[in-house]
Amino acid sequence: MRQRSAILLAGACLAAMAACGGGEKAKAGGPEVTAKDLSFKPAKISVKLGDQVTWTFEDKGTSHNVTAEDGSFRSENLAKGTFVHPFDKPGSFSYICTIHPTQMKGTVDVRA
Ligand SMILES: [Cu+2]
Repeated sequence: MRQRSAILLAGACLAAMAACGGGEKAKAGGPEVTAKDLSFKPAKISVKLGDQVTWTFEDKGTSHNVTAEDGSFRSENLAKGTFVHPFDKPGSFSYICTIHPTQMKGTVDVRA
């Protein structure tokens, strides 16, 4: 029964792309960073003031997080899914994954 429900749900998503995929599609075009293979890709991005950055977690079996070195933003530990943070102050914001602090570092440069 459980499997059948999942198939029905998948069917419903296909039938209503706007409902299931709309959120991600709406963010398309915004800056994106992928957490994968124990790294952030790209490790350094430049965005415009007011942009929302979307981090997508794609490391199978390994959770990561996004933690600003100045404490201004922090995600949960995530093995999949996304974390979105809007940048409304100009500057250079360094962040790490606190689970893998030596391998996983990134920077968001916010231009006014
Ligand atoms: Cu990590």
